[in-house]
Amino acid sequence: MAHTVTHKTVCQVCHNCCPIEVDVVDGRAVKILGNKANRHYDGFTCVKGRGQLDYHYSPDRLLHSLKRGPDGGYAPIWSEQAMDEIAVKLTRIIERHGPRAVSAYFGTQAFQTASASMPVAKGFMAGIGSPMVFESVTIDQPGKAVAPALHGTWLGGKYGPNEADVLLLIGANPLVSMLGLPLGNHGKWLGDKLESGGRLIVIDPRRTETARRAHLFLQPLPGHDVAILAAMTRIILAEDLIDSRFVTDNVTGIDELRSAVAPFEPSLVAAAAEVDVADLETAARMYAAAGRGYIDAGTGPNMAQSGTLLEYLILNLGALCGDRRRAGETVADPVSLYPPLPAVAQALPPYPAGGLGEAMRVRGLGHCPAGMPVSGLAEEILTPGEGQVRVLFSVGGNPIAAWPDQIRTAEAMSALELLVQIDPFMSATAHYADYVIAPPMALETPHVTHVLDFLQAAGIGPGAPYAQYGPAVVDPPEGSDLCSEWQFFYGLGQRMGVQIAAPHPLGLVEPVPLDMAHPPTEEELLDIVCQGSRLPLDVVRRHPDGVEGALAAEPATVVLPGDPSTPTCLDVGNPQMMADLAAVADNLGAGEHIGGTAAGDDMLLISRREMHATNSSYNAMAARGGRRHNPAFINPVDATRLGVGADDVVRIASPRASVLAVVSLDESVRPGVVSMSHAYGNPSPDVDTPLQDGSSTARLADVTVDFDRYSGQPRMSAIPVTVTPASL
Ligand SMILES: Nc1nc2c(c(=O)[nH]1)N[C@H]1C(S)=C(S)[C@@H](COP(=O)(O)OP(=O)(O)OC[C@H]3O[C@@H](n4cnc5c(=O)[nH]c(N)nc54)[C@H](O)[C@@H]3O)O[C@H]1N2
Ligand SMILES: Nc1nc2c(c(=O)[nH]1)N[C@H]1C(S)=C(S)[C@@H](COP(=O)(O)OP(=O)(O)OC[C@H]3O[C@@H](n4cnc5c(=O)[nH]c(N)nc54)[C@H](O)[C@@H]3O)O[C@H]1N2
Ligand code: SF4
Ligand SMILES: [Mo]
Repeated sequence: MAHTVTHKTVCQVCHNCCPIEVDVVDGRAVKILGNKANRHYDGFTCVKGRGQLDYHYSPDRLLHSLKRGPDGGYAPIWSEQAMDEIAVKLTRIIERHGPRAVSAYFGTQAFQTASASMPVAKGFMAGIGSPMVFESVTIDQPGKAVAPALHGTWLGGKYGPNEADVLLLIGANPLVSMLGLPLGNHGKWLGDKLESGGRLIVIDPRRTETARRAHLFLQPLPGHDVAILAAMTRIILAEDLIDSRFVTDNVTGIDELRSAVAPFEPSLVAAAAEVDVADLETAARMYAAAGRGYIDAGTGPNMAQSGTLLEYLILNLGALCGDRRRAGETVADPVSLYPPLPAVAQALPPYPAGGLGEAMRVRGLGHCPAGMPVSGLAEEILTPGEGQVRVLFSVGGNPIAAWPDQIRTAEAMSALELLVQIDPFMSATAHYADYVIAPPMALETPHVTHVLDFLQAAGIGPGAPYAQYGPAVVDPPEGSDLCSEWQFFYGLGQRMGVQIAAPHPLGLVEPVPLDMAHPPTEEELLDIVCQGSRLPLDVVRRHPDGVEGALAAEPATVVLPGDPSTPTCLDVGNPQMMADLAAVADNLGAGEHIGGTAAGDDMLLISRREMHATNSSYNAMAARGGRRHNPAFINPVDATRLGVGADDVVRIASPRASVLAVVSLDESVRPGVVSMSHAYGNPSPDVDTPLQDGSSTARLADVTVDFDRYSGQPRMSAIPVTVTPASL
């Protein structure tokens, strides 16, 4: 009789890294539940994690790699054969055009299942000499990496949510996205926090799941967050609510900031953003009055305006209120699987925010602190001349579905001489690929939770010391020929005589040269990722329920005193940021705001996430025969005005393009706003199948409009659109 074996491992479907228990019968995984022995998560899982078996065993899953034939159709190819052919093509292209012609893009799932593969893939790119390495970070919240360059970094760290008395969430919805509050069991954490006196302020055009728990909720028109933050800064300065001691010792540029926020008169900002001025003032006072504050802005506001300016103002507010750790305090959120980051109660002064490496040939963009600007890559591919990009390796990402400006992306994918998509499914981008490489999936791959550390280093991780190792729990399907991401790049390296040195994910340790004659094991790759880690990986491997609490806390990091002989300051008055702020003030004064009830039929399209899918993958609702599409959520007031009802089809047109979408009525969405999740739609920008595949919001964005000067990120939320009734 078949018997069930229960394996403990880590869910790799999203960055939340929930500990799970997988029941396996005769080598087949049959059920997934949360691991209750882990106190940090307390048994939490979500519908995607529990439902991933539908994907793992999907009849659509690729069990062999595919090659596109001359007729455009795809036929299976052995992965060894695919690597042979690709190595030959690549060598020829590099000989003719140089290594810059070869690019790689790492998307969301590259940070998940393929996280141990990234060092090999990046080592390969470095080995061939190409700087054209891109990550989804620059179409996410790149301002989080760029703003510290302009403001400086407090080396003692910011107070995290566990240490804070007041939490200010701007366009982040952690109860659904699992980002913005300590990664783990968000609902339970927030309940405990509020019960113990914590205060929550939420600013979002949608009354989100998180907003419903807030003490103070502001529901502005989208795209006004910079003005709102500037007004809050003005109030805090005018009412002298700052931490004068901290500011005097550690902050410069305050006079410049004071002048720059002067035009952001609260009543003017409140009128433009359509919020109550009293609420705006209360938000500023509530934040400043608390002992310790924590601010996080999510994807919405980061995509609606310059994410750099937004995040810069957030850093400024935190510094003005002294929300920075002092000497002698313990770092509550140390990294665990990376080497310990030193903590000193001192400012690291500003450093260059641009010109850091390779320059792009488009729009003056180049390597920024968040990496190479993804939103310029399609233009790089389409722009003739020396250095033109002709090859793309797309790993764990889905450019056609997710990159802003779908029409341009589709042109670029079609123009490539060689597109290799590593993907377990025939994703939208796979339809453009010359080769689709079929990799193993999450449950077949061992994993460590270092993505938590990656986020922890940015101040948005688990908020506490934590690590888990998760073994593979099933073998690849019988008869399959899978090639993991690292095997693919290692295999190319072998064939092309390229020596690969695997870099550390944060660059904290020297790259490790791989033995190019004997492939590493997956466990050895995990050891490379975790080399020198604060918690040794071997210790973590011995704790199948995860390492947490007191066990994870040692060795603790205590903030050391700064060096008084070399005083350094955080800069709250960076000239470029002040100039950018002045431009926002000019528009505010001119009353030039788009969208909303005031401007007739114009509406603003904003982004959102839904619990049952991760971007374009793991859609648990679709897998169970439910809704496959991403509705256009609008307020019933707008529906009436537009003369449409639930499930009606509408055309949503931006200045760039239009899409067909299916209406869903939603009281939680502010009137004047269309709220839709991204990364849906069929592979073609010319044909819409809104019910079967959903609608591409990426098509409505234009990479050349309102793009951030450092990261290149264009306006991807708060996009002006008109909505009109349509039919299929
Ligand atoms: N279930 C699920 N979880 C996910 C994902 C997923 O697809 N599904 N994706 C993952 C990824 S890749 C990421 S980066 C994170 C993102 O995590 P979050 O940033 O928390 O993502 P969202 O849930 O989309 O929250 C963004 C919020 O911004 C609001 N918003 C939009 N425009 C504006 C604006 O102009 N101003 C303000 N103030 N608010 C605005 C939206 O209404 C929305 O509530 O989530 C991750 N987690
Ligand atoms: N309009 C708009 N656009 C957005 C956003 C928005 O909010 N609004 N959000 C942006 C953000 S925050 C992000 S992060 C990007 C996301 O952009 P991407 O990361 O490029 O997009 P995903 O849809 O997450 O792509 C994941 C791909 O990985 C594949 N996959 C699944 N499992 C595995 C695996 O085990 N191995 C491998 N190799 N592949 C796997 C999936 O089939 C899918 O093709 O989109 C951005 N685009
Ligand atoms: S997909 Fe769900 S279960 Fe898996 S890590 Fe994310 S939140 Fe946890
Ligand atoms: Mo993201």
